[in-house]
Amino acid sequence: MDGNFTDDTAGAGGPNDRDRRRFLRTTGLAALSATVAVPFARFLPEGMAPIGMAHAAGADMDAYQFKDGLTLLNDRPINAETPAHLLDDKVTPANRLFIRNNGRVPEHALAMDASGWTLTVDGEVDQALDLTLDQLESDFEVITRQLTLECGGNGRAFFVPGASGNQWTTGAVGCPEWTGVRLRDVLNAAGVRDTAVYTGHFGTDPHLSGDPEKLPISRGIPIAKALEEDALIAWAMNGEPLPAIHGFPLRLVVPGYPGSASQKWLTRIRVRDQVHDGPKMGGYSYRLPAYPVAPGTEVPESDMVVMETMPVKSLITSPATRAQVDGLTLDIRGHAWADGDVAAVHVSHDFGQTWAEANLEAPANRYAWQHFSATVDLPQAGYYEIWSRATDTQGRTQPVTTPGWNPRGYGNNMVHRIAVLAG
Ligand SMILES: Nc1nc2c(c(=O)[nH]1)N[C@H]1C(S)=C(S)[C@@H](COP(=O)(O)O)O[C@H]1N2
Ligand SMILES: [Mo]
Repeated sequence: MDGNFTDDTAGAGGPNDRDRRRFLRTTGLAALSATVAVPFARFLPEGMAPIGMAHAAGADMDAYQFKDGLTLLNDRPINAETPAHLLDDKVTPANRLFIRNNGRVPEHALAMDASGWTLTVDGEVDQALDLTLDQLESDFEVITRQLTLECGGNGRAFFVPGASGNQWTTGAVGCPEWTGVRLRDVLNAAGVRDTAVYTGHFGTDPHLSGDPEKLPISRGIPIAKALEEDALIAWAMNGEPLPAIHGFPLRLVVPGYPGSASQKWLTRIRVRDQVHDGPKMGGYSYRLPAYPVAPGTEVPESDMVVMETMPVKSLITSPATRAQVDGLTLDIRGHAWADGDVAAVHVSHDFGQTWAEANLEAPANRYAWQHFSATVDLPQAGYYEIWSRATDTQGRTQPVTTPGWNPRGYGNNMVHRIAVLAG
Protein backbone atom coordinates (compact mmCIF):
# COMPACT_ATOMS: atom_id res chain seq x y z
CA MET A 1 0.00 0.00 0.00
CA ASP A 2 3.01 2.23 0.05
CA GLY A 3 3.17 3.17 -3.61
CA ASN A 4 0.34 5.63 -3.42
CA PHE A 5 -0.13 6.91 0.05
CA THR A 6 -3.78 7.70 -0.25
CA ASP A 7 -4.29 3.98 -0.84
CA ASP A 8 -7.57 4.63 -2.61
CA THR A 9 -6.90 2.29 -5.44
CA ALA A 10 -5.27 -0.46 -3.42
CA GLY A 11 -7.50 -0.81 -0.40
CA ALA A 12 -10.88 -2.29 0.30
CA GLY A 13 -13.64 0.08 -0.72
CA GLY A 14 -11.57 1.47 -3.57
CA PRO A 15 -12.55 1.13 -7.17
CA ASN A 16 -11.04 -2.32 -7.35
CA ASP A 17 -13.36 -3.71 -4.74
CA ARG A 18 -15.88 -4.22 -7.48
CA ASP A 19 -13.39 -6.35 -9.36
CA ARG A 20 -12.59 -8.29 -6.24
CA ARG A 21 -16.23 -9.10 -5.70
CA ARG A 22 -16.58 -10.17 -9.27
CA PHE A 23 -13.56 -12.44 -8.85
CA LEU A 24 -15.03 -13.87 -5.71
CA ARG A 25 -18.07 -14.99 -7.56
CA THR A 26 -16.19 -16.48 -10.44
CA THR A 27 -13.17 -18.16 -8.90
CA GLY A 28 -14.30 -18.93 -5.40
CA LEU A 29 -11.86 -20.08 -2.78
CA ALA A 30 -8.67 -18.74 -4.28
CA ALA A 31 -10.16 -15.32 -4.81
CA LEU A 32 -11.61 -15.34 -1.33
CA SER A 33 -8.19 -15.84 0.19
CA ALA A 34 -6.84 -13.17 -2.15
CA THR A 35 -9.42 -10.76 -0.83
CA VAL A 36 -8.42 -11.22 2.77
CA ALA A 37 -4.76 -11.95 1.94
CA VAL A 38 -4.67 -14.94 4.27
CA PRO A 39 -3.40 -18.33 3.09
CA PHE A 40 -6.11 -20.21 4.86
CA ALA A 41 -7.21 -22.65 2.18
CA ARG A 42 -4.75 -25.27 3.38
CA PHE A 43 -6.22 -25.17 6.87
CA LEU A 44 -9.74 -25.92 5.76
CA PRO A 45 -11.01 -29.35 6.77
CA GLU A 46 -11.34 -31.66 3.80
CA GLY A 47 -14.82 -31.44 2.42
CA MET A 48 -15.09 -27.72 2.80
CA ALA A 49 -13.41 -27.42 -0.57
CA PRO A 50 -12.96 -29.93 -3.37
CA ILE A 51 -10.17 -32.19 -2.08
CA GLY A 52 -7.95 -31.68 -5.10
CA MET A 53 -8.28 -27.94 -4.74
CA ALA A 54 -7.44 -27.79 -1.05
CA HIS A 55 -4.55 -30.17 -1.57
CA ALA A 56 -3.21 -28.19 -4.50
CA ALA A 57 -3.15 -24.97 -2.56
CA GLY A 58 -1.52 -26.75 0.38
CA ALA A 59 1.28 -28.30 -1.65
CA ASP A 60 2.06 -25.03 -3.38
CA MET A 61 1.92 -23.22 -0.06
CA ASP A 62 4.56 -25.57 1.34
CA ALA A 63 6.91 -24.30 -1.37
CA TYR A 64 6.05 -20.76 -0.28
CA GLN A 65 6.85 -21.13 3.40
CA PHE A 66 10.46 -19.92 3.14
CA LYS A 67 9.34 -16.46 2.04
CA ASP A 68 9.91 -13.73 4.58
CA GLY A 69 7.40 -10.94 5.00
CA LEU A 70 5.78 -11.08 1.54
CA THR A 71 2.15 -10.09 1.00
CA LEU A 72 0.17 -13.02 -0.35
CA LEU A 73 -2.28 -11.82 -2.99
CA ASN A 74 -3.59 -15.23 -4.00
CA ASP A 75 -2.82 -18.81 -3.00
CA ARG A 76 -4.15 -20.67 -6.04
CA PRO A 77 -2.16 -19.89 -8.02
CA ILE A 78 0.33 -18.39 -5.61
CA ASN A 79 1.02 -14.73 -6.16
CA ALA A 80 2.90 -12.71 -3.59
CA GLU A 81 4.68 -9.36 -3.57
CA THR A 82 7.36 -7.84 -1.39
CA PRO A 83 6.90 -4.67 0.67
CA ALA A 84 9.34 -2.01 -0.56
CA HIS A 85 11.38 -1.84 2.66
CA LEU A 86 12.03 -5.59 2.42
CA LEU A 87 13.69 -5.08 -0.97
CA ASP A 88 16.51 -3.04 0.53
CA ASP A 89 19.23 -5.63 -0.24
CA LYS A 90 21.35 -4.83 -3.26
CA VAL A 91 20.97 -8.43 -4.41
CA THR A 92 17.47 -9.70 -3.72
CA PRO A 93 17.58 -12.82 -1.51
CA ALA A 94 15.40 -15.74 -2.63
CA ASN A 95 13.14 -15.33 0.39
CA ARG A 96 12.31 -11.78 -0.67
CA LEU A 97 11.61 -12.32 -4.37
CA PHE A 98 7.98 -11.93 -5.48
CA ILE A 99 6.10 -14.89 -6.92
CA ARG A 100 3.87 -14.84 -9.94
CA ASN A 101 2.36 -18.20 -10.84
CA ASN A 102 -0.34 -18.71 -13.44
CA GLY A 103 -0.74 -22.40 -12.66
CA ARG A 104 0.39 -24.92 -10.07
CA VAL A 105 3.92 -25.63 -8.92
CA PRO A 106 4.84 -28.87 -10.74
CA GLU A 107 5.32 -32.05 -8.69
CA HIS A 108 8.93 -32.59 -9.80
CA ALA A 109 9.78 -29.13 -8.51
CA LEU A 110 8.04 -29.68 -5.19
CA ALA A 111 10.20 -32.83 -4.87
CA MET A 112 13.29 -30.92 -6.12
CA ASP A 113 13.69 -33.75 -8.62
CA ALA A 114 15.56 -32.84 -11.82
CA SER A 115 16.24 -36.39 -13.00
CA GLY A 116 15.89 -36.84 -16.75
CA TRP A 117 15.36 -33.13 -17.34
CA THR A 118 16.03 -31.94 -20.87
CA LEU A 119 15.64 -28.69 -22.71
CA THR A 120 14.39 -29.03 -26.27
CA VAL A 121 15.18 -26.33 -28.81
CA ASP A 122 13.25 -26.81 -32.03
CA GLY A 123 11.16 -25.09 -34.68
CA GLU A 124 12.90 -22.73 -37.10
CA VAL A 125 16.39 -24.10 -36.42
CA ASP A 126 18.87 -26.04 -38.53
CA GLN A 127 19.39 -28.72 -35.91
CA ALA A 128 16.90 -29.39 -33.12
CA LEU A 129 18.61 -29.90 -29.76
CA ASP A 130 17.73 -31.96 -26.70
CA LEU A 131 20.06 -30.83 -23.93
CA THR A 132 20.46 -32.33 -20.49
CA LEU A 133 21.29 -30.04 -17.59
CA ASP A 134 24.83 -31.42 -17.63
CA GLN A 135 25.19 -30.64 -21.34
CA LEU A 136 23.93 -27.11 -20.83
CA GLU A 137 26.57 -26.60 -18.19
CA SER A 138 29.45 -28.24 -20.05
CA ASP A 139 28.77 -27.19 -23.65
CA PHE A 140 28.16 -23.47 -23.12
CA GLU A 141 29.83 -20.63 -21.29
CA VAL A 142 28.39 -20.44 -17.79
CA ILE A 143 27.84 -16.89 -16.56
CA THR A 144 26.42 -15.20 -13.47
CA ARG A 145 24.49 -11.96 -13.85
CA GLN A 146 22.35 -9.82 -11.60
CA LEU A 147 19.16 -9.27 -13.61
CA THR A 148 16.02 -7.37 -12.69
CA LEU A 149 12.78 -9.33 -12.97
CA GLU A 150 9.52 -7.38 -12.84
CA CYS A 151 5.97 -8.47 -13.52
CA GLY A 152 4.29 -6.50 -16.31
CA GLY A 153 1.37 -5.89 -13.93
CA ASN A 154 3.46 -4.39 -11.12
CA GLY A 155 1.66 -1.18 -10.05
CA ARG A 156 -1.71 -2.38 -11.38
CA ALA A 157 -3.42 -1.52 -8.07
CA PHE A 158 -3.06 2.20 -8.73
CA PHE A 159 -4.96 2.42 -12.01
CA VAL A 160 -8.36 4.13 -11.91
CA PRO A 161 -10.67 2.59 -12.87
CA GLY A 162 -9.12 -0.58 -11.56
CA ALA A 163 -8.01 -3.45 -13.73
CA SER A 164 -8.71 -7.09 -12.94
CA GLY A 165 -5.80 -9.32 -12.03
CA ASN A 166 -3.44 -9.47 -9.08
CA GLN A 167 -3.52 -6.12 -7.33
CA TRP A 168 0.26 -5.64 -7.31
CA THR A 169 1.31 -2.39 -5.66
CA THR A 170 5.07 -1.91 -6.00
CA GLY A 171 6.56 -5.24 -4.96
CA ALA A 172 6.43 -7.49 -8.04
CA VAL A 173 10.09 -6.80 -8.75
CA GLY A 174 13.45 -8.09 -7.59
CA CYS A 175 17.04 -8.41 -8.70
CA PRO A 176 18.73 -11.66 -7.71
CA GLU A 177 21.93 -13.02 -9.21
CA TRP A 178 21.27 -15.72 -11.77
CA THR A 179 23.64 -18.39 -13.05
CA GLY A 180 23.18 -20.17 -16.34
CA VAL A 181 23.98 -19.88 -20.03
CA ARG A 182 23.07 -17.28 -22.60
CA LEU A 183 19.84 -17.95 -24.45
CA ARG A 184 21.67 -16.61 -27.50
CA ASP A 185 24.42 -19.24 -27.30
CA VAL A 186 21.91 -22.08 -27.13
CA LEU A 187 19.87 -20.69 -30.04
CA ASN A 188 23.01 -20.23 -32.11
CA ALA A 189 24.08 -23.81 -31.38
CA ALA A 190 20.78 -24.94 -32.89
CA GLY A 191 21.25 -22.53 -35.83
CA VAL A 192 18.45 -19.99 -36.10
CA ARG A 193 16.96 -19.94 -39.58
CA ASP A 194 16.15 -16.76 -41.53
CA THR A 195 12.48 -17.61 -41.12
CA ALA A 196 12.68 -17.16 -37.33
CA VAL A 197 10.42 -14.42 -35.95
CA TYR A 198 9.77 -15.23 -32.31
CA THR A 199 10.51 -17.71 -29.56
CA GLY A 200 7.84 -19.77 -27.79
CA HIS A 201 8.58 -20.92 -24.22
CA PHE A 202 7.16 -24.01 -22.53
CA GLY A 203 7.23 -25.17 -18.92
CA THR A 204 5.79 -28.03 -16.89
CA ASP A 205 3.47 -26.20 -14.50
CA PRO A 206 0.00 -27.79 -14.47
CA HIS A 207 -3.01 -25.74 -15.45
CA LEU A 208 -5.29 -24.81 -12.54
CA SER A 209 -8.10 -26.83 -14.11
CA GLY A 210 -6.02 -29.99 -13.82
CA ASP A 211 -6.48 -30.57 -17.56
CA PRO A 212 -3.13 -32.00 -18.75
CA GLU A 213 -3.82 -30.72 -22.28
CA LYS A 214 -3.82 -27.11 -21.11
CA LEU A 215 -0.85 -24.87 -20.37
CA PRO A 216 -1.23 -22.04 -17.86
CA ILE A 217 1.12 -19.80 -19.84
CA SER A 218 3.46 -20.03 -22.83
CA ARG A 219 4.96 -16.77 -23.93
CA GLY A 220 7.81 -15.77 -26.20
CA ILE A 221 9.97 -12.86 -27.33
CA PRO A 222 11.01 -11.39 -30.68
CA ILE A 223 13.96 -13.31 -32.10
CA ALA A 224 16.12 -10.15 -32.09
CA LYS A 225 15.63 -9.82 -28.33
CA ALA A 226 16.38 -13.53 -27.84
CA LEU A 227 19.66 -13.09 -29.75
CA GLU A 228 20.87 -10.23 -27.53
CA GLU A 229 23.44 -11.23 -24.97
CA ASP A 230 21.47 -10.52 -21.80
CA ALA A 231 18.82 -13.23 -21.53
CA LEU A 232 19.82 -16.31 -19.57
CA ILE A 233 18.69 -19.91 -19.29
CA ALA A 234 19.33 -20.19 -15.57
CA TRP A 235 19.48 -23.01 -13.05
CA ALA A 236 20.70 -21.08 -10.02
CA MET A 237 19.66 -18.02 -8.06
CA ASN A 238 22.14 -16.42 -5.68
CA GLY A 239 24.41 -19.46 -5.96
CA GLU A 240 21.72 -22.01 -5.04
CA PRO A 241 19.55 -24.23 -7.23
CA LEU A 242 16.37 -22.39 -8.23
CA PRO A 243 13.74 -22.71 -5.49
CA ALA A 244 10.83 -24.98 -6.48
CA ILE A 245 8.45 -22.06 -6.76
CA HIS A 246 10.83 -20.04 -8.97
CA GLY A 247 11.20 -22.67 -11.67
CA PHE A 248 13.43 -25.52 -10.44
CA PRO A 249 15.42 -26.84 -12.18
CA LEU A 250 15.53 -24.45 -15.18
CA ARG A 251 14.04 -21.13 -16.24
CA LEU A 252 14.51 -18.19 -18.54
CA VAL A 253 15.43 -14.76 -17.26
CA VAL A 254 14.72 -12.12 -19.91
CA PRO A 255 15.57 -8.73 -18.45
CA GLY A 256 13.96 -5.55 -19.76
CA TYR A 257 10.80 -7.41 -20.75
CA PRO A 258 7.71 -8.21 -18.67
CA GLY A 259 8.44 -11.04 -16.23
CA SER A 260 6.06 -13.28 -18.17
CA ALA A 261 8.79 -13.72 -20.80
CA SER A 262 10.91 -15.50 -18.18
CA GLN A 263 9.37 -18.97 -18.37
CA LYS A 264 9.85 -21.12 -15.28
CA TRP A 265 10.21 -24.93 -15.22
CA LEU A 266 11.52 -24.57 -18.78
CA THR A 267 11.50 -27.66 -21.01
CA ARG A 268 11.24 -26.31 -24.51
CA ILE A 269 12.04 -23.30 -26.64
CA ARG A 270 10.31 -23.47 -29.98
CA VAL A 271 11.56 -20.98 -32.54
CA ARG A 272 8.54 -19.71 -34.42
CA ASP A 273 8.04 -18.26 -37.92
CA GLN A 274 5.31 -16.01 -36.53
CA VAL A 275 4.58 -14.20 -33.29
CA HIS A 276 4.14 -16.98 -30.73
CA ASP A 277 0.50 -17.82 -30.07
CA GLY A 278 0.68 -19.76 -26.78
CA PRO A 279 -1.69 -19.17 -23.85
CA LYS A 280 -1.50 -15.57 -22.57
CA MET A 281 0.03 -14.23 -25.79
CA GLY A 282 -3.35 -13.18 -27.16
CA GLY A 283 -6.47 -11.33 -26.07
CA TYR A 284 -5.81 -8.85 -23.29
CA SER A 285 -2.95 -10.75 -21.61
CA TYR A 286 0.30 -8.76 -21.52
CA ARG A 287 -1.06 -6.62 -24.33
CA LEU A 288 -1.67 -2.89 -24.57
CA PRO A 289 -3.99 -0.81 -26.74
CA ALA A 290 -2.28 0.17 -30.01
CA TYR A 291 -3.29 3.81 -29.36
CA PRO A 292 -3.87 5.89 -26.21
CA VAL A 293 -7.31 5.27 -24.70
CA ALA A 294 -9.38 7.10 -22.09
CA PRO A 295 -9.51 5.35 -18.70
CA GLY A 296 -12.18 2.66 -18.68
CA THR A 297 -12.44 2.32 -22.46
CA GLU A 298 -13.51 -1.07 -23.77
CA VAL A 299 -10.80 -1.68 -26.32
CA PRO A 300 -11.53 -4.25 -29.04
CA GLU A 301 -9.23 -7.26 -28.78
CA SER A 302 -8.06 -6.67 -32.34
CA ASP A 303 -6.61 -3.31 -31.27
CA MET A 304 -4.38 -4.82 -28.59
CA VAL A 305 -0.64 -5.27 -29.24
CA VAL A 306 1.97 -7.30 -27.34
CA MET A 307 3.69 -5.41 -24.53
CA GLU A 308 7.43 -5.55 -25.02
CA THR A 309 9.93 -3.48 -23.02
CA MET A 310 9.35 -2.43 -19.42
CA PRO A 311 9.49 1.29 -18.56
CA VAL A 312 12.02 3.10 -16.32
CA LYS A 313 11.21 2.86 -12.61
CA SER A 314 12.50 3.35 -9.07
CA LEU A 315 11.70 2.09 -5.58
CA ILE A 316 12.53 3.66 -2.22
CA THR A 317 13.57 0.81 0.08
CA SER A 318 14.59 2.83 3.15
CA PRO A 319 13.04 4.24 5.21
CA ALA A 320 9.89 2.13 5.24
CA THR A 321 6.74 4.01 4.49
CA ARG A 322 4.99 5.35 7.59
CA ALA A 323 8.35 5.58 9.39
CA GLN A 324 8.71 8.05 12.22
CA VAL A 325 12.16 9.58 12.12
CA ASP A 326 14.08 11.64 14.68
CA GLY A 327 15.51 14.92 13.50
CA LEU A 328 15.16 16.62 10.16
CA THR A 329 17.88 14.85 8.20
CA LEU A 330 16.59 11.91 6.27
CA ASP A 331 18.74 9.26 4.59
CA ILE A 332 17.00 7.67 1.64
CA ARG A 333 17.98 4.53 -0.26
CA GLY A 334 16.52 2.58 -3.12
CA HIS A 335 16.97 1.03 -6.54
CA ALA A 336 16.20 2.12 -10.09
CA TRP A 337 16.00 0.12 -13.31
CA ALA A 338 15.12 0.49 -16.98
CA ASP A 339 15.29 -1.33 -20.28
CA GLY A 340 18.99 -0.51 -20.39
CA ASP A 341 20.69 1.89 -17.98
CA VAL A 342 19.29 4.48 -15.63
CA ALA A 343 20.92 7.90 -16.09
CA ALA A 344 19.67 9.70 -12.96
CA VAL A 345 17.38 9.46 -9.96
CA HIS A 346 15.78 12.49 -8.33
CA VAL A 347 13.98 12.69 -5.01
CA SER A 348 11.41 15.17 -3.76
CA HIS A 349 10.10 15.87 -0.27
CA ASP A 350 7.47 18.42 -1.35
CA PHE A 351 5.15 16.53 -3.70
CA GLY A 352 7.34 17.10 -6.71
CA GLN A 353 7.63 20.87 -6.45
CA THR A 354 11.39 20.57 -6.12
CA TRP A 355 13.65 17.67 -6.96
CA ALA A 356 17.21 16.90 -5.82
CA GLU A 357 19.52 14.57 -7.68
CA ALA A 358 20.39 11.39 -5.77
CA ASN A 359 23.72 9.57 -5.83
CA LEU A 360 23.40 6.77 -8.35
CA GLU A 361 25.64 3.73 -8.55
CA ALA A 362 26.59 1.99 -11.76
CA PRO A 363 24.80 -1.36 -12.29
CA ALA A 364 26.64 -4.55 -11.31
CA ASN A 365 26.15 -5.46 -14.98
CA ARG A 366 23.72 -4.50 -17.75
CA TYR A 367 20.09 -4.94 -16.59
CA ALA A 368 20.95 -5.07 -12.88
CA TRP A 369 19.04 -2.50 -10.90
CA GLN A 370 21.08 0.49 -9.74
CA HIS A 371 21.24 1.70 -6.17
CA PHE A 372 20.59 5.31 -5.25
CA SER A 373 20.93 7.23 -2.03
CA ALA A 374 20.17 10.77 -0.98
CA THR A 375 20.17 12.86 2.15
CA VAL A 376 17.20 15.15 2.42
CA ASP A 377 17.13 18.10 4.83
CA LEU A 378 13.55 18.69 5.82
CA PRO A 379 12.56 22.29 6.61
CA GLN A 380 10.61 21.55 9.79
CA ALA A 381 9.02 18.75 11.77
CA GLY A 382 5.90 17.23 10.29
CA TYR A 383 4.43 14.93 7.65
CA TYR A 384 6.22 14.43 4.36
CA GLU A 385 6.00 12.27 1.31
CA ILE A 386 9.28 11.27 -0.27
CA TRP A 387 9.05 10.62 -3.98
CA SER A 388 11.66 9.02 -6.23
CA ARG A 389 11.86 9.43 -9.98
CA ALA A 390 14.30 7.66 -12.29
CA THR A 391 15.29 8.80 -15.79
CA ASP A 392 16.78 6.44 -18.36
CA THR A 393 19.62 7.13 -20.77
CA GLN A 394 17.11 8.09 -23.46
CA GLY A 395 15.70 10.87 -21.27
CA ARG A 396 12.48 9.04 -20.43
CA THR A 397 11.39 9.65 -16.87
CA GLN A 398 8.71 8.39 -14.48
CA PRO A 399 5.39 10.22 -14.54
CA VAL A 400 3.95 11.51 -11.26
CA THR A 401 0.61 9.87 -11.98
CA THR A 402 -0.48 6.60 -13.58
CA PRO A 403 0.51 6.60 -17.24
CA GLY A 404 -1.43 5.14 -20.16
CA TRP A 405 -4.47 3.47 -18.68
CA ASN A 406 -4.99 0.07 -20.29
CA PRO A 407 -7.56 -2.69 -19.76
CA ARG A 408 -5.32 -5.00 -17.72
CA GLY A 409 -3.27 -2.39 -15.89
CA TYR A 410 0.22 -3.06 -17.25
CA GLY A 411 3.29 -0.86 -17.25
CA ASN A 412 2.52 1.52 -14.39
CA ASN A 413 5.82 3.28 -13.73
CA MET A 414 4.57 6.29 -11.75
CA VAL A 415 6.99 7.75 -9.20
CA HIS A 416 7.33 5.79 -5.99
CA ARG A 417 5.98 7.56 -2.93
CA ILE A 418 6.49 6.87 0.75
CA ALA A 419 5.26 8.80 3.77
CA VAL A 420 7.33 9.79 6.81
CA LEU A 421 6.68 11.69 10.00
CA ALA A 422 9.75 13.72 10.94
CA GLY A 423 10.95 15.33 14.17
N1 LIG B 1 6.06 -21.73 -16.31
C1 LIG B 1 5.72 -20.51 -15.89
N2 LIG B 1 6.60 -19.50 -16.04
C2 LIG B 1 6.31 -18.26 -15.60
C3 LIG B 1 5.06 -17.97 -15.02
C4 LIG B 1 4.15 -19.05 -14.85
O1 LIG B 1 3.03 -18.89 -14.33
N3 LIG B 1 4.52 -20.29 -15.31
N4 LIG B 1 4.76 -16.68 -14.65
C5 LIG B 1 5.51 -15.64 -15.35
C6 LIG B 1 5.30 -14.30 -14.83
S1 LIG B 1 3.86 -13.52 -15.30
C7 LIG B 1 6.25 -13.65 -14.09
S2 LIG B 1 6.06 -12.03 -13.63
C8 LIG B 1 7.48 -14.35 -13.66
C9 LIG B 1 7.61 -14.32 -12.15
O2 LIG B 1 8.76 -15.00 -11.73
P1 LIG B 1 8.94 -15.39 -10.22
O3 LIG B 1 7.68 -16.05 -9.74
O4 LIG B 1 10.12 -16.29 -10.16
O5 LIG B 1 9.19 -14.11 -9.45
O6 LIG B 1 7.50 -15.71 -14.07
C10 LIG B 1 7.00 -15.94 -15.37
N5 LIG B 1 7.25 -17.30 -15.76
MO1 LIG C 1 4.00 -11.33 -14.63
